[in-house]
Amino acid sequence: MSEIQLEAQEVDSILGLLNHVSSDFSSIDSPEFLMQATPLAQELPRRLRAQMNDFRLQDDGRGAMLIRGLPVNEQRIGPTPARWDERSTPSRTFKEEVFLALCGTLLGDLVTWASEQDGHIVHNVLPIKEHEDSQLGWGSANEFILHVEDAFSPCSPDYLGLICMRNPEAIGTTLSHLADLDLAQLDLDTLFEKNYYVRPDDAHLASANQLNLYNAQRDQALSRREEEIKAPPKTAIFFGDRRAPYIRLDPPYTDAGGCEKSAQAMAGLLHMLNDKKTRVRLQPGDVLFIDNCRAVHGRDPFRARYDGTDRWLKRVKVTRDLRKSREFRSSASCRKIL
Ligand SMILES: O=C(O)CCC(=O)C(=O)O
Ligand SMILES: [Fe+2]
Repeated sequence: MSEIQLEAQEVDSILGLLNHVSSDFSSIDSPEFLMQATPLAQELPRRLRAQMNDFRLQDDGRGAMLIRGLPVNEQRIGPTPARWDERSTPSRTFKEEVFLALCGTLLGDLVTWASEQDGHIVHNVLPIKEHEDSQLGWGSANEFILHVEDAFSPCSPDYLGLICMRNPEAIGTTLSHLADLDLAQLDLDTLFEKNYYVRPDDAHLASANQLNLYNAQRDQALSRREEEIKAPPKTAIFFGDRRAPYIRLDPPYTDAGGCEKSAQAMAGLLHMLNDKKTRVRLQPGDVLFIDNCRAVHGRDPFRARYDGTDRWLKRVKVTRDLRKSREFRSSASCRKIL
């Protein structure tokens, strides 16, 4: 993993930028902000931009990038919400959201799904009682199994970005990087073939969405996910270069369609990924970008209290190529994938 510790004068300059952006814009979802994000990101300190650029272009040997040193004002951000859709307007965490969004924009363009968290660009990752046992960002009681984000789709993001609001028990985000695997021990031929069904995960189901507000795009996207669950296309788990493969895998939602050989190849890979698992314990203000093609991620289990003091992260998804999803977005500038 790459890491950068921001220096005092870099923090000052970032806080100046965040102040100015938060007086000019009121939401990351606003088309005006999304249009300006690229030039604004160029106002981040050069050392940070250079390191993010290295992370983007040298996609081997890193897997994740940690940015440390942004201060978070505990009073200002307020308690951890009880639900993902509990949002203050203007957002109390807007400055942190802007920092996450601008850093993400150094890697590509922000993108989101109409079928997840009501199509917002910045998601809440926090424990929710009714999802306590789930394999969702809102679970807590069980280990969140190592996975690729949105593995079901060719439009899956290239990067996942997290910023920590609070994490009092230093619960680990888990990571496993493909550069750490002994590829010679894997059945590469089978993993590179279209032998697998990867279905949309539960975050894209109606049960994870807030259905009391009318949202035509969300409802259309949820129907598409239902179709994809019923009839998923066959895909390969590995693609790209055999010596440094890219990965598409979300174990609870992936099956080998009854083929024993394919199931065994996947089991061998899962075993190795778990064997090489590392963890990063995010502190308030830490930003973590995960390479969603070269690494898998998850989370250690923890006991949630649901009293406003629980672990709380914000999340964005980044694509290197918006055109890849153009046919599923309503306009060239819209970031919501149906
Ligand atoms: O909670 C974490 O550290 C990671 C959660 C996760 O996998 C996600 O938000 O996609
Ligand atoms: Fe995830």
